[in-house]
Amino acid sequence: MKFGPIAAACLSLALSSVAFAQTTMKISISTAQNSHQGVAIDTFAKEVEKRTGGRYKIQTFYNGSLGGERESIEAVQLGTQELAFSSTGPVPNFVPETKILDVPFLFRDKAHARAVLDGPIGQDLLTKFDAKGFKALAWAENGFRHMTNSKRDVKGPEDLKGLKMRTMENPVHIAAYKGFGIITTPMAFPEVFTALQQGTVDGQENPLPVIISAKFDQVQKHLSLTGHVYSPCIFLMNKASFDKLSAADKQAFLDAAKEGTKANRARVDEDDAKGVADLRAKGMTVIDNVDKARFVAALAPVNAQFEKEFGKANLDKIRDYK
Ligand code: EAX
Repeated sequence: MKFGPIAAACLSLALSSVAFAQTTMKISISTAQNSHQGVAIDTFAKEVEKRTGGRYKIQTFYNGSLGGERESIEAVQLGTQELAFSSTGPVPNFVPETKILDVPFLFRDKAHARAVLDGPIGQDLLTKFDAKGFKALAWAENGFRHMTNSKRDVKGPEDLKGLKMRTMENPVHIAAYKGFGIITTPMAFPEVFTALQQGTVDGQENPLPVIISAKFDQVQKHLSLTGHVYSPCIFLMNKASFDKLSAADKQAFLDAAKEGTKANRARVDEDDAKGVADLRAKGMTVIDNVDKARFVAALAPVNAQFEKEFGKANLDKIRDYK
């Protein structure tokens, strides 16, 4: 039997739509598209599509439009959202083992943090998500966190006493900042700009890429480069959605996340390199020579508490990682 041209065209259309059956998944961040996190998920989306021949399409959502980080992680755990990219802020509420990463002054610099996350310690932590309904695809980066506020220049830890600051919903952060004498107000990120603008809180702390992309310079006068906490990010996927993928597609998602991390870290480096000049030009006063040793010393009692909670040997394993 011979097909006429129209029937043949219909048949090939039907075949091609089978061949290109497309599954759409969602991924979200709480920061803007033009940010280190936006670069992470945009790269991930592009790489997944490329590596699966377009069979998987990743829809990207920015600015907490699907909810804050805790809500998006909950959605991934429930499976109402397949993917999320988040800082580790709310993550310990789901996987307590990750709490150790947010201990203040744990990492010397970004190279140290990246080596730990990409090495056996970080890779072992990724496996802890499996039992909680997640597949953790890769670590990425938010950056070293710095303090901003609307009241005064913070040069030493004594200047933090009595400042009302928004913190992440993270028990390690809250304990540490209380140790500085800060009045802590845990709050989801999408609410922070308005809280700063209305004076509900005096300040907040975040890496330069977040301060810049969230335009906190519009509502904060003083920035101190305290670098008190290294803040990782993570690519999370619903475990059942990941398990449904073929072996080759699983690898494609893992590799896409790695590419996302590469682009994300490069953007953090770029923002860190030009961020201070940029924020000064926008009117912020930047204290770039804080006496770190005094900030570390002020946290001695809290650190003793952390050593008890996490084990000094575990903390040293991270501190001494080469
Ligand atoms: O992930 O909540 C926070 O301060 C985070 O650092 C921010 O949402 C970027």
